[in-house]
Amino acid sequence: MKTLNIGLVGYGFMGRAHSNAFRKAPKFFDLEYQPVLRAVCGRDAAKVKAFAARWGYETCETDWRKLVERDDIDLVDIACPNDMHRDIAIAAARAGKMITCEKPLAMNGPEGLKMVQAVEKAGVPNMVWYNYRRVPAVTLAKQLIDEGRLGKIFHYRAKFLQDWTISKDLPQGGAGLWRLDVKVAGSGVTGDLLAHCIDTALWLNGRIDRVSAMTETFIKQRKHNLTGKVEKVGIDDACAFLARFENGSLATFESTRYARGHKALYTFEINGEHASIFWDLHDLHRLQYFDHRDEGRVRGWRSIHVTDGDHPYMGKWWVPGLQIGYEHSFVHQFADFLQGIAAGKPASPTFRDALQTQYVCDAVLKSAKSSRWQKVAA
Ligand code: SOE
Repeated sequence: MKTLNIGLVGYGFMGRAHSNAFRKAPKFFDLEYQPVLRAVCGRDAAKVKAFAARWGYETCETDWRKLVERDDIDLVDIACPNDMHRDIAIAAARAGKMITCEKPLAMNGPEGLKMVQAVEKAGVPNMVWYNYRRVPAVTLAKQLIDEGRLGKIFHYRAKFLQDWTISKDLPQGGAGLWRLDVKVAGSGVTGDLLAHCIDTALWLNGRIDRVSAMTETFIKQRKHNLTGKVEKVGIDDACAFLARFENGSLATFESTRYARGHKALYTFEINGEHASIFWDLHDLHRLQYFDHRDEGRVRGWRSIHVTDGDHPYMGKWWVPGLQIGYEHSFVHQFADFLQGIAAGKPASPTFRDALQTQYVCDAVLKSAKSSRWQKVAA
């Protein structure tokens, strides 16, 4: 087995999700590469040391530049806030490292393009962690669509609803709350949550041609944790948009952090000429499927329990009927990445694939400002 030395930047929620994937992938998948947790990097020396001890990283850094320059690192994994993705990715590409980057790829399209150019110029394997593609039920949806079972697609409907920022007393900025600070996050629900919906949609249903959007910031000012001052809120708290896909289908997308009672309700429904599909993150191991070609007397929505050995990825886990969860989507994505580098084939979404999501986000935010339909850049 070849070793793959990993240098992780960031030790928050995603640092944990990725580290778990690095550890589990070789235990459950047959891989030519053995990931080695060589170094973790974070700004707070005590916290990074504690993270390294818990997850088994051999060494620590507090400056990502040092990590990127190290000869004993093959892969730089970016799991830190969005405003740092570009500089780390470009430096890592120049240093000839493979790169995996947490979503969204960048703060905006122009930044994302620079990152794409850097990895393509360096010729290094790269991937963005849009993990929901690798939930087995979502991968099954992709297979059914690609087999043509739905026929011509008419409608795509996606939502990502949360409720964790409703309190006006919640501050913005700093650890855990950087998603509320526009200078660090780039945008609010558009880049954080709708980006997931858009990535899945582009993968399942092809390119989005144009969008018409509205956004709202319900709480206009919040205390900033780093400055201690009350500052203007620059993120979108909620966003809804209409879209036209290149294949002629119509779409609605909605996301908010103000849907009381919903924690991470990501759902999508696709309606085709022959069949429809519905998926719900709160019930992630099920795929709802309706096929009009079934015999009329027994026709109805089927709730497919995606846990059988012939379902995507499931043959590698337990016995049929036993379900897996959120963290496994990261394990699958990393296993695919390692299989990709062994076979010389990129694992999706690459930086270039993820740039298209960034362009849709840019068009959405532009449309919300202009109150006009916007074409999505190609
Ligand atoms: C935000 O709460 C968040 O953690 C996103 O940043 C993730 O990408 C999403 O998968 C769950 O929600």
